[in-house]
Amino acid sequence: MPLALYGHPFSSYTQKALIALYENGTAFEFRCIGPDTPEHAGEWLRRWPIARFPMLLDGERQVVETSLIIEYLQLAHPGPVRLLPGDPMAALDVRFLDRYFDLYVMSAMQLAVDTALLRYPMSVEKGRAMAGERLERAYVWLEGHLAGKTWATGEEFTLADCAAAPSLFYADWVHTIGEAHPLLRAYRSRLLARPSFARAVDEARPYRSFFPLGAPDRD
Ligand SMILES: N[C@@H](CCC(=O)N[C@@H](CS)C(=O)NCC(=O)O)C(=O)O
Repeated sequence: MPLALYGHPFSSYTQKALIALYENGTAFEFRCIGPDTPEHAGEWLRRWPIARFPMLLDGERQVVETSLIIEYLQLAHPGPVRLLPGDPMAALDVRFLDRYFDLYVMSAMQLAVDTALLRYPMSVEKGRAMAGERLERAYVWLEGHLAGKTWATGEEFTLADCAAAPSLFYADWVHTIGEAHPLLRAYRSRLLARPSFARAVDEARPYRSFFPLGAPDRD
């Protein structure tokens, strides 16, 4: 049975896993969680009642949490692009940046989105303002960190960049990466030009109306 990924093209975490699959040309079946395919949602919820996606299915083995999905792919289905370095100290740097993008960029961006979806007892404006403060703090650190680097941890594209691409993509829609952060803006552009992420962005294009704060007319 081929690998199967349950998720949605517009979902930032689904994109994080898709980037890893596309980087290595790994064969898999995409099982979209949406109204047209209720059987996919049913199978996903039966296996993972925590109700977060994506979920990778490899035969009977399921893997959740995108960072672990990407590590699993490297262990069980390695390809030409190594997304976790072999050197354990270098791998630690990559895992740190992966955590940084998930916890301080993706989660901050998500706060604004979830508030707009009325998931928190807070006004949309307040949620967006709080998200903006957190994102600005995250941008400042990244601007210093990225000096002299092509990718998140240096010259190799890694797990950290898989996390960075969708989180910075949507974060910029919530709180623009301003001109005070030229290195971060350039890094976001490099991510957008990377074929694996460009493909994920294109596949998500039909769903832009889903963005609850209103998608800007740009990538
Ligand atoms: N830490 C999880 C986060 C997954 C996650 O939050 N996924 C979002 C989609 S981008 C989700 O399932 N949202 C469902 C919901 O909020 O109800 C991971 O890395 O996989």
